[in-house]
Amino acid sequence: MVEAEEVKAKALEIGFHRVGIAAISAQPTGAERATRGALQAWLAQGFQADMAWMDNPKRTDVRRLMPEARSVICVALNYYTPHRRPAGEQYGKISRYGWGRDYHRVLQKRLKQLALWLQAEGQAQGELVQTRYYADTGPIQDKFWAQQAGLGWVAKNGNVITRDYGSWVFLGEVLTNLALAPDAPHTAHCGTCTRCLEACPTEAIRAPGVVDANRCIAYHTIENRAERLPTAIAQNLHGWVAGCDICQDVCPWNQRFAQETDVEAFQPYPQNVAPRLDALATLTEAEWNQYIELLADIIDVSNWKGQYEDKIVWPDSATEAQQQQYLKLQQQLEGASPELYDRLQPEIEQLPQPTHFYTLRLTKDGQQRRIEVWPLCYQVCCTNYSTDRSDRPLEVDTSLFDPEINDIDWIKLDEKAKQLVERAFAQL
Ligand code: B12
Ligand code: SF4
Ligand code: SF4
Repeated sequence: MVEAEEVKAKALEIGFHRVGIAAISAQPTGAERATRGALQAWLAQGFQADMAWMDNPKRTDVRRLMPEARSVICVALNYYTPHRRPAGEQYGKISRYGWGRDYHRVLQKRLKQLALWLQAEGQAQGELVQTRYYADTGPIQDKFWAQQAGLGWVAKNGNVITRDYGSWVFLGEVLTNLALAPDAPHTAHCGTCTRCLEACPTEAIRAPGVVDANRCIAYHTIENRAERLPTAIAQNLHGWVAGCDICQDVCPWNQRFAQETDVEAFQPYPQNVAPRLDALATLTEAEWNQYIELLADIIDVSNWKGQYEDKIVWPDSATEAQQQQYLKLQQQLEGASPELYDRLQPEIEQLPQPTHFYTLRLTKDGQQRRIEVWPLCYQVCCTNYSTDRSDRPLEVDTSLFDPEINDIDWIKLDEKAKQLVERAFAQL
């Protein structure tokens, strides 16, 4: 019989920084019922914003995900590096979790390794071991199970804090039919501290541990696909362009216990720590052409249907009137004569300039792929996700990726990307 200690030793050998086990009893425990109630109350208040996929019955009962499951093996992967964001308005802020390689991939690869090892180990011992693994890729409450498995506690800032690494950890889990010896749930250690609640610029932490996505900068810069941000958010972005780390940066646990990660893939791409607007101009035509070639390789252009979206984010200083004026002038520019263009362009340049986030949604045979173009960090992130995100773990369809290209999942690009990408898709 595969023992809990062997599983934990293997998880650490694979490179996870923390591992713990929670038991799945025949009926939901009191803790599960309480967390289900908390999730339902969160949904009832509309705190999920546009993330309709959060309202999935499977999320409240792990038994619906895998009826045979008897244990949840929870893991944490430390992603902290000691880099500092430079001060200055010329830099956009990207949260730490997005500095290095896409964490879903890094986590998923290791979880798969653990799951395959479990199956092989079971086979060697004459046991049929079933597994399902998740790296923020399915309807399972990562934080709740991490606390049950003793990795850390769900803290007032809405993240799980570990004693050894603070909250700079990604969470993942392997469900298995093995009944492994469970760990004790972690106790909470926020005490009387309320720093994160006070530091949040948009008052998104409505009560300890309860984050309203409608007010959260992280939601608006990662998930929200609406054309315009609510004014209350746009005026309080504080330079964040992808995620937000304020409520983690102020946490004393993070300030005292963060440790540099040994995961090479999480070392930041330099332009992610300090993305500069003016660097856009320094990339060469050849680099763009190379980008487009890569894009064409990644996507089977002949079969995918593309839909292009553009989200505008205004700087804090832009008044409503200036925003309206900018949009009006931009509209007049379309199809303008050279004379009119020369007249309007300087006027536009005097106004506060917004940032554009471009998203391409691609569909083929019910599959979807989203390509995000972040002009501020001049990168493209290709995300492959199943149409029914809630139903099964995210599968990266490797048949669509050349193994070498798969390795370059972040690709430099410049302002011309918009036109180049549009041109590529016009050929669809
Ligand atoms: C939806 C989601 C979001 C939403 C909502 C955030 C939230 N806190 O729920 C948005 C888009 C805003 C978001 C942002 C971020 N996210 Co997110 N997100 C998720 C996701 C997919 C689901 C979380 C969820 O179920 N929320 C719904 C609410 C109801 O659940 P809950 O917060 O667990 O609710 C608990 C508390 O209310 C608690 N509770 C009840 N009563 C009380 C009382 C007290 C005193 C306390 C303290 C708690 C408490 O019990 C509830 C049930 O467990 C998870 C992945 C997953 N599958 O779990 C990642 C996840 C939580 N996100 C993650 C990350 C990294 C982030 C960001 C840090 C990214 C960034 N830098 O910008 C921010 C942090 C924002 C924040 N302050 O929470 C990581 C967190 C890792 C960690 N160490 O905990 C996760 C676990 C992904 C992963 N697998 O690594 N995220
Ligand atoms: S991530 Fe930022 S906006 Fe969201 S709760 Fe934390 S501090 Fe507030
Ligand atoms: S800042 Fe204080 S209250 Fe907030 S998560 Fe950290 S310890 Fe808990």
